[in-house]
Formats: sequence, C-alpha cells, structure tokens
Amino acid sequence: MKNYSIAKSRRLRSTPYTSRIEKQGVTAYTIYNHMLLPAAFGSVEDSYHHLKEHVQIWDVAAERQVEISGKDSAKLVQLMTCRDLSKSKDGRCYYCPIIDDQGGLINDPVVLRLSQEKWWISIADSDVILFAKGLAIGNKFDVKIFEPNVDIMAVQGPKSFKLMEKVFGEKITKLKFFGFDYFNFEGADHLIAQSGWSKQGGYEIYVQNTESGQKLYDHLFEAGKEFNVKPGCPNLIERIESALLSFGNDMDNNDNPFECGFDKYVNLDSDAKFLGKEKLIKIKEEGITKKLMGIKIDINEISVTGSLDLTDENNNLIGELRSACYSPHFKKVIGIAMMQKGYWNLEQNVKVVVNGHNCIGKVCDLPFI
Ligand code: THG
Repeated sequence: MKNYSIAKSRRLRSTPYTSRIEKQGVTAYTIYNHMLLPAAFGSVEDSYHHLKEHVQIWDVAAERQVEISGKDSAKLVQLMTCRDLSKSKDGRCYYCPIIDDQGGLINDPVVLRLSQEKWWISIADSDVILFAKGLAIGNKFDVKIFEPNVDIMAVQGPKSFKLMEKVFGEKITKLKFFGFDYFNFEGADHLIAQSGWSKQGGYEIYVQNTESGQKLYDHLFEAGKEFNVKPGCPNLIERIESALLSFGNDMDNNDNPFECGFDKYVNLDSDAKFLGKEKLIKIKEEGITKKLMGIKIDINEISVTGSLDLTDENNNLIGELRSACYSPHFKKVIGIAMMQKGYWNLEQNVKVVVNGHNCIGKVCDLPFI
C-alpha cells in the first residue's frame, strides 16, 4: 500500500513535543482532535515488543481537555454521560461514554474530577466542546467551557513505575489506577494520573507548564537510559490485543454503549439525569441487534483503512471488520468487528476479502484470550 505524507498547516496543530519527536525519528502521524498524533517510530511491531518489555514516552497531547467549571458544571458533565458520577471523588479519573439523546456515542473520554466545580474531559477524536457548549447554552447553565493548554505526555510500559519513582520519588508509587495527584519537577507542579492507552501500565502527565513539561520530557529520556526508554506512541497491535477501543475506528455515533460492551459504564437505575436515558432503558429492554466482537483470521498481514464486509457462507452480510492487525502473541490476524445479531456464537465463521484474497475468520469474545 502506498503511503502519503501529511501536509502540515495551522489547522493540524503541532504539540510542544513535536520538534522533539521529529528529532527522535517519528515516521508517521495521524490526526486526532485536529492535532498531530504520532502513529509510528519505525516498525510498529518492534515498538510493540519494546512497549511490552521496557518503557516509552508518548506525545499524546492530542488527547485534548474540555474544561468545564462553574456552579452547574457537575450537572452538565452528568447530562453528557450515562455513567453515574454522583459518588465521584476529587482526584479520580472515570472512563465515561458520552452519548446523545438517541443513545448514540459522541465520545469515550476519561473524565477527571478536579473539584466538584471543575472537570476535565479528556477526549477521544470528536468535537465534544461544541456539544458541551450547545447543551450549556440550551439549558442556560452557569458554566465556563474551554480547551485549556494541557498537553499530555504518557509514560507507558512495565518499567514506567521504576522510571517515575526515580524522577518523582516514592510518593508516586502510592498512586492508584485511575487516581491522580500533583507532583513537583524542578519547582513546577504537574498533574499525574496512573492511566494510559495501553495495558502495559504507566502514567499520564497533564502538562500545563509547557516549559517545565519540555524539560521533563528531556529529563525522562536522560533518567530512563537505565530502563531502555524509547519514544513511542499508542501502538495499534498492543491496543487491539488489549481490546482498548478507538472512537471513530471501532465505534461511532451510529453505535450505542451496549453495542460497544460498555454495560458497566451505563447506570440506568440511579437518579442521574443524562441525555438518552429513556432511549437506553428502551434499548436495554428490547435488546441490541449488533455488538462489537473479536475476529481471528489465520493470515499474517492486514491493513485496515475502512470497514471490511464480513459475510457468511451464503454471502449474507453479517458484520463489518473495523480494526485489525497481525498479532505476534496470537500468531494470526486479530480484529474488532461489529457483528449482527444471530452471528454472535463463538466459532461462527466469517468470510472476508483481504488484499484481494478470500479469507475465513472466526468470531471470538472481547477481550481476546
Ligand atoms: N488517556 C486520556 N485521555 C484519553 C485516552 C487516554 N482520551 C481519548 C482516549 N484515550 C479515550 N479512550 C480510552 C479507552 C480506554 C481507557 C482510557 C481511555 C482505559 N480503559 C481501562 C481499561 O480498559 O482497562 C478501564 C478504565 C476503567 O474501567 O475505569 O484506560 O488513554 N487521558
């Protein structure tokens, strides 16, 4: 497949780390929230093996924040998500599907409660800020909504814990998964959460002081030498093996949270007031007609740039493959597919055309085992 370079412009925003990752050998970008997001540093498979063994620093500034503050901020954040946040706590992160009045997914962000009157919505790739502003205007909420200058740097991989302890001291080892606190680096405080878009463990540093953040970026590479630190980025193979869903790829506004397996983030029995609640109650009663599942195909290469039709032995359309990669762990291609009802039984065969070749795959549960 021929590749094309990205024509940079102001609209495709750079990050405070762009000049650094370009010196370090970034080889591909994607665009996420109108911003450059590194997609490769050479071989994605080499990077995958390194991520599972060592530690990487990622420029994930494209995970933008929507800051919502003010008297009605908790009300607005709750209105946007089907996850009950009434018992949420300061200093905690919450994975929250954001849905519209029809129950369709708008985004799947991490929500940070900075205080009862100040929230950050750490968004996937869609314009949540416009949705939030529309709701605030329509409801005459007393809130302030804007995109703050926050540029996340992630430290991911099994050795991230040792590296971060070396830089920030023992206190950081006390941080729980999806908890956050403030940690000092050379006089500047940084909000750091134990989180990140890999299942290899690690942290996300929400950099607001750009100058200090850039120094910290450089320092992490110095201090990380003994841990074999390398620059990296969200890794297609690792994230599919880990079944971390990608908004816009695996699911979009035409899918509801039940179809995406987000059942545990949908609270229909509480008093929480959110958009699409009635609709989701109805969907739950009637049952869903499609859902995300895993697919395994016994081939050793695939590149998915759009949906691939999945058919049964009679050529009926039974689903669509939305993401896939060759998995070194399973030694075959694995992928994430939206499968129609009636074809959810494990061991269901699917036909798919890959690179002009007819292939047979098998349906499986997510996460992959
Ligand atoms: N970090 C931050 N912001 C983000 C992402 C991130 N915004 C965009 C995108 N990633 C949002 N998507 C996800 C998807 C999964 C997770 C986080 C963000 C995740 N899930 C945990 C898991 O699957 O194990 C579950 C968390 C829970 O159950 O509470 O971490 O990566 N800042």
